Amino acid sequence: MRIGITCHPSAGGSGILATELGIALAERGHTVHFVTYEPPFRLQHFHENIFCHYVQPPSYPLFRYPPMTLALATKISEVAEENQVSLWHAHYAIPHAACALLGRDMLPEEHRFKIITTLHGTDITLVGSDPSFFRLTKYAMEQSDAVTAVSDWLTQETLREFQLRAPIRTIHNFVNMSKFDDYHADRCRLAEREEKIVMHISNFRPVKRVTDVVRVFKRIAEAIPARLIMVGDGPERMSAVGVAKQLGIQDRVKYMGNQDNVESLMTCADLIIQPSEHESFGLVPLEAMACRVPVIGTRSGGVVEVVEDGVTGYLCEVGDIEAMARKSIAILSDPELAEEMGRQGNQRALERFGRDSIVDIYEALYRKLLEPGETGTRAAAPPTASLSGD
Ligand code: GMT
Repeated sequence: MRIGITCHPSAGGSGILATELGIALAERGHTVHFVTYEPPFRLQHFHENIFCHYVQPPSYPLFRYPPMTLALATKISEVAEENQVSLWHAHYAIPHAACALLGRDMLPEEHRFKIITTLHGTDITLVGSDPSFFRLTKYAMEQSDAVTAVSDWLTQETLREFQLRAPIRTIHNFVNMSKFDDYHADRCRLAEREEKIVMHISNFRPVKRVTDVVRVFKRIAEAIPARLIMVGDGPERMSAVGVAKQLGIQDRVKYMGNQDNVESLMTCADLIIQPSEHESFGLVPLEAMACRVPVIGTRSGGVVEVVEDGVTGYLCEVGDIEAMARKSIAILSDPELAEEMGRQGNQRALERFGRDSIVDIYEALYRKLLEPGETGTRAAAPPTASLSGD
């Protein structure tokens, strides 16, 4: 198949998933065209069958805001026609699904491709439900040939929020186990031998509640020798720095910024803490599980479909610092419990979220859409069909 993909190329779960999917499809012999404004951040090496096309919106004094999305739609149209792309996979509804629709409409009938839109979370919960984007997001979903969401929670939330008549299919995110399970960590560069490594990884947006991480860590550090490793960057980083200073633990915290090979850091961790306000899936908890690292998460959104409470880590209520600290200390002070949770997490990641089985599901959906006479699967399946075997 000849497949086009648009995604947010900067650090973030939707871009990571889109890139990993593109790589997996290319390895299966499909031709994949990425259209983005910069190289997707996990696409670091040359891959046979993957082509990248970059969009540069024109700057002109009249344009106060250079119209990136129009340039993106134009590029999608050009790339599709030139390379006979038959299917476009838009990751994150805004603006990518809307751009794919516009890109398709510009083409003559014989070059028009099918569109799959994958919802990742904040495109629905924050961006899409903002009044300024609501109607466009709904339209983009209704006009796509298939819409998928990365958790059952997000599927339900989208159907409820947008009152959609056509179905959405849950296809859970996946993890490339070979990348995360095989890595052997060199812990000594991050902490002293006797110190436990507590880690948080995110884009430091308000929804991630990074100051909760610092507050939880303060309580951990009072009980156990430990160091906090903060990976990623974003608007809330300075708040985390400020709270760590206020609490007098600034010398226990390291800020690593955005990192390319997150697996090499993650495998050093004894515990990952992700106290998000809401999270449609939780790719970081899944990658942590693949690395055999127990997870402290929140009972919010789709995380409950990823982390098994009491088995692969613990889930606490959003903002419950005391409970998160208590559970963290329980794991960090009991090596057998930590090891068993890591083992269970690894097994769950492999069995439920392994790359091959999830990519099979996407591939089957693509093939179905391309069957002659297929006008889109959205009228065919029940509204909440889960395709990931749950
Ligand atoms: O976490 C973010 O804010 C980034 C965002 C994205 O679109 O890049 O992540 C969302 O998509 C990920 C991949 O499907 C999910 O694992 C995250 O849970 C989801 N983030 C939120 O729902 C806040």
